[in-house]
Amino acid sequence: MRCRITTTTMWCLATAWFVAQHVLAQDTLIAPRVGAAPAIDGEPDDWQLSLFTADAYLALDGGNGNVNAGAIGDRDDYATTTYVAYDDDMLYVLVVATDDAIESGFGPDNNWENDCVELWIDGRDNDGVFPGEDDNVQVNVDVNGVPMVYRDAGGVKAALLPEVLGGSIETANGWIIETAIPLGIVPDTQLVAGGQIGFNISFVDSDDGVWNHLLWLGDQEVNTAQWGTLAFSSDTLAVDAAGKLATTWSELRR
Ligand SMILES: [Ca+2]
Ligand SMILES: [Ca+2]
Ligand SMILES: [Ca+2]
Ligand SMILES: [Ca+2]
Repeated sequence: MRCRITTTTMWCLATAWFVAQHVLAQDTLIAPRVGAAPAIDGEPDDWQLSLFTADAYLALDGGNGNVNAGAIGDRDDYATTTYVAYDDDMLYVLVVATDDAIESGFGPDNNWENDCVELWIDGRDNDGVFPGEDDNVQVNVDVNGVPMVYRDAGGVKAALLPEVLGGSIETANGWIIETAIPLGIVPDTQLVAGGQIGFNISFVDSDDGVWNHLLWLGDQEVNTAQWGTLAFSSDTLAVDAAGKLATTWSELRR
């Protein structure tokens, strides 16, 4: 009996550890509206991050994300926290990452070979094929702050690039990428409170010549059916004239 209890206890502990290591990420991310646009410079201090609650940011690492190329080790190797916000024109994304080896040597045409974030936008939220359907758009922004936009089959929509902004900094243990995407480049997409788009996020951790790929949802980044949802909240993050928080996020959500 003693042995059985011990075995059961061990099994429970092992199960609890496994669950803790494999807590699935949510499949919907909430984007609050911002009263003032952040500067796209990689500096996060204009984001009021303390106002984002658990459903309004995504913390992803090798434990709760999906790895479909290479491997993701511990949180020192790679871990990301992503925040998304919007205003009348722009989708804003901030990624704060720990990364033990930064790859930034590839040029714009190959920025997916650098450490980068890949954003997958389904403007009509109707799935459809990628590439091919005109509202299905991929935006890559690498650790150099360089954005690239992909939509048509095999094609880079260079004409769209000047409208997508990117910025980045290196930190003591990784990097930060910030981007602003005018959703006017995506047909039939409206940035309105209560609206939503199909959305997924994947990340490249390029380490010393090895390309590792971490997905928020699914195991095929181009499969729109595996993407989740980005929902636009009516709540606005705001600061008063003195630069102090005018209200708290929990108050905003009541
Ligand atoms: Ca900034
Ligand atoms: Ca790494
Ligand atoms: Ca679509
Ligand atoms: Ca890396």
